Order: sequence, then C-alpha cells, then structure tokens
Amino acid sequence: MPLFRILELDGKTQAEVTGPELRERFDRDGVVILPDFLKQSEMIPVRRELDAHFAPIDEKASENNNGVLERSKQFECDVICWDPLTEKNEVVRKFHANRRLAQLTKETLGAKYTAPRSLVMYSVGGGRGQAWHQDCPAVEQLGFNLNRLFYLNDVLLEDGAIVFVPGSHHMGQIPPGGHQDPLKGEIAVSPKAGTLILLHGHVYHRVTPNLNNKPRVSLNFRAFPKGVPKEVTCIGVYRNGLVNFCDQPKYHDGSPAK
Ligand SMILES: O=C(O)CCC(=O)C(=O)O
Repeated sequence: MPLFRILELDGKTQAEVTGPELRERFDRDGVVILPDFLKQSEMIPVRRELDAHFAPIDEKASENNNGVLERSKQFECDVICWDPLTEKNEVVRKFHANRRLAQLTKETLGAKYTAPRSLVMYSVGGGRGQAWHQDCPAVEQLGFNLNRLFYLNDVLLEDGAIVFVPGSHHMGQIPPGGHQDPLKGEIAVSPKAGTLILLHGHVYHRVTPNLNNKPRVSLNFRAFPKGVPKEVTCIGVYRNGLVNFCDQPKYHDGSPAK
C-alpha cells in the first residue's frame, strides 16, 4: 500500500500515512498538506511555462488592477487566472498526468473522479490576496470540488499565506464578516516549493495580501467526485455575498442570481 508523507496541521510534525488514513484526515479536516510532493525536475518545466505566460502581464500589472474580480470591487480578490489545460499546454498536460497525483486523488475522492481543468492563480506584488471564501455553496447534495494546489516556488508569509479553518467544511456557509478578518481556529500556511495542498472546496479559506514585490503563483487542478459537475464551482461564496463565475442567471439551488 502506498504511503504519503504529510505535514500535520501543527506545521511542524510530519507523518507517513496510508491512503485510508489520508482520506480520514481529509474527511475530518478538509485539508491535507503534502510537503515535497514534487521533485525539482518535475517543477522546473512547469515553472518555466507559467513564468513565460505571465511575463507580459507582470510588466503591466504594477498597479495590481488586473484582478479577475475587477467587475466587482466588493470582493477583495486580486488574482489573474489562467487555464493551461484547456489551452492544451503540453507541459502542464504532462504534469497533470502525474501518477502519484492520480493515486492520491483516488484515495481522497474515490474512483471515477473528474479533473477537467486547471486554474493558475497569479497575484502581483502589492495585491490584496483573496478574501475569505468557499469555492462553492456548502449544500451537501450539490457536492464539492477538491482543490489540488501546487506551489512551484516558496511562498513566504509576506507573499500571501493560505489561511484556512480546519473542519469548516462541516460548518455550513461562511459567516458574514471582513474579507481578511481572522476566524477562530484558522491556520496560516506558507507553502514551500514542491508542496501540494488538498483543500475541500467548502473549507473557509483566504490568501493574505501580497506585501512583496514579486508575484505569487499557485497551480490548482480542481477535481470533482464522481457525479459532481464542474459547474458546482460556478458560485463562489464570500463573506459579503456570492459571485457567479459562470455568469449564469441562476444559483445552483435555482434561485435568481443577484
Ligand atoms: O492560491 C492559493 O493558495 C489558494 C487558491 C484558492 O483560494 C482557491 O483556489 O480557491
């Protein structure tokens, strides 16, 4: 049986766990951190692709006004997204086909999961990070997405830590409040290059502002349990409202989107 090396949520202890043990932690916490999941040789070509893609944007993005949520200043998320899988980027496609990733995902979600897209999130220096959110409404029958977040460069606290509340995927909708106001039980992680974080889409999470002058990048291969459509993530749930990323006129529960 394969063993997976994980970092405990105390941020200090590491442990080797079996697939079922990993699944147990994921069900309990909604988060599993796998440090050094990637070798340098796996990271280098992908890092090169991402750097090349974002280089022209980086030149123009000094004011950090290219955020994906530019339409709505109400939501404090300064990220620029790219989906290299849909663009059939060969390097990213090869990386996505990583066997250990498939094995790990199968342990976490069960067989016949789907993972049709990729989501690179790029934030320029000085950006506001990402406000607290859930990737989709915490309605059990709708299902959820699994974020498989890769970090190809060291992320310092000042670059933008990922902060989450373990177990919050069992707590329903994120309560109203400030974009970056601390929540009880939150944990901040500054992932090192090569880290993979598995994050349940209902877990309350945010990214702290990027106080550095360099970009912060994560590469996410979202996966969906069998029977859950990718459209489950059309509606992002923020503390001060919902965002319809697919620009569809309805929420998933059928009520009209505002
Ligand atoms: O970039 C990160 O660390 C987190 C990304 C995120 O919040 C998301 O994919 O929903």
